[in-house]
Amino acid sequence: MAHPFPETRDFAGHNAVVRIECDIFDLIVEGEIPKEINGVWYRSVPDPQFPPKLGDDVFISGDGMIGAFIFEDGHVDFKQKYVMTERLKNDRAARRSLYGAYRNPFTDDESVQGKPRGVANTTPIYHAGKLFALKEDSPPMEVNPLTLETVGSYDYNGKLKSETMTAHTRWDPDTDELYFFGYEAGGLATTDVSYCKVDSAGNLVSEQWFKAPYCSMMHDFVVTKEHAIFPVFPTVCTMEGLKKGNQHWEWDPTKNTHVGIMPRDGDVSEMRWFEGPPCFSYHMMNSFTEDNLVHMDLCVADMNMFPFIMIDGGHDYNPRNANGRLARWTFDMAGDSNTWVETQLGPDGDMPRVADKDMMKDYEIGYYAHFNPQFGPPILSGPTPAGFNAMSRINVKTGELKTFFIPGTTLQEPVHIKSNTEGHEGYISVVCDIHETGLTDVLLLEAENVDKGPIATMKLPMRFRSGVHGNWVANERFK
Ligand code: V55
Ligand code: FE
Repeated sequence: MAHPFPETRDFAGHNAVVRIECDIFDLIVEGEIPKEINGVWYRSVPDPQFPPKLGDDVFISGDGMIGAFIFEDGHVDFKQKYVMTERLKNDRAARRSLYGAYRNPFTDDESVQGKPRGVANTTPIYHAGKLFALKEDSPPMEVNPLTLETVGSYDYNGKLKSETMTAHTRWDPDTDELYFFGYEAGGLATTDVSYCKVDSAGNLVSEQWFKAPYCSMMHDFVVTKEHAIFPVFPTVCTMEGLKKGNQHWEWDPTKNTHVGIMPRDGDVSEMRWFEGPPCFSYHMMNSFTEDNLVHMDLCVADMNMFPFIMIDGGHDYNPRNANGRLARWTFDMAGDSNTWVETQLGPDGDMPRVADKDMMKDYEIGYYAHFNPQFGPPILSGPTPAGFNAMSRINVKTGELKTFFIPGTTLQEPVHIKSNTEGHEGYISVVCDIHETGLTDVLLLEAENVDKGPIATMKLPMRFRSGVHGNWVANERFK
């Protein structure tokens, strides 16, 4: 039998494991789902199969589940399955967790030494006819987009040399090319970074490697129509730390933030490095090139917002000192300065999204989630002590903010769904955890009027664990 999980932060309350694979035909919906919404919203959730080998573990280490909301003519079906990674297969065969600390193979059972340990729990992406479940420490896992059955680990027909692929790829909707990178591309604690491009037919057409200034948690990057931008923030991994049995990351504010910028279809030897004070960003909202200027919009703070990364680095975890903000960093590619200019765009938040049509271009509208204590006390949900309790649409040109929240709930990452109606901003869908009942509603809102509340609510008969990222795939994209 599987024994109970510990009552620690990452497994208590709303973070308790769910472990349910399911298939629900025709969800119960209050209100009306517009019939023009046809496609699939895929989302990834960490949900560990077995209690942690070492007695405790971090939220982001859980086995990946992939969920799909299938929208068809006003109806929505839902299904969810585990990604059958080699790690999950090995654990199931042993009926216990064989793998130890977060991204530290030195803490694993003898029987799985040297074996893949990816959990495929971060982002589902669909490109060139294939669905992948991504985790930044591993190659992609291919999943059947209709059945969610796992196909297996994927390496672009033997071409991908990088040992890792970010969970934050950048898709150019105009060319249907996929850009991505992988850090620790050459192995554990290395400074090797790969930079890859896949054409619209799914061929890996370019893979170049460069060195980062130090081994950093490079969680996200951005691509504009002309540049690729690689931020390096001082959350570090060292081989000594791993050998001591530590979790992969430590906050190290003795190091600066570095940002490498190169022409997106150029050579890595053209990389130009900029440098500024230590800070951390998990996610960038968007980026674009305007003549000689490169603008990168990011959710940034003066510390890493994951408690274990601060504490393992020997620092207090005090989000009051975080100075979180949505900021624009502007780099002058024609000037001599080796740093950037920051402008604040909006309040603290994360999980930023823009409409596909706006990606990589000058744009007005973004959407993101916040924790705002004015809307209620912190409720545990996900890897930080306070789950998001509000969501906003921001006009980054004017600063106008339209905010939505429901007291007593937490909101997961919003997804943008386009409309086919000219001049219509599309829709936002978001998973809403209702803490009093322990159930889940999935809300559909008009993107332009998120503050007006949902136009339809899908009622789930179960609790969802906090998801990480998701993506909308309109039906016409399926090949
Ligand atoms: C994040 C999530 C991860 C991870 C590293 O949200 C960073 C940030 C779900 O896994 O491995
Ligand atoms: Fe992320």
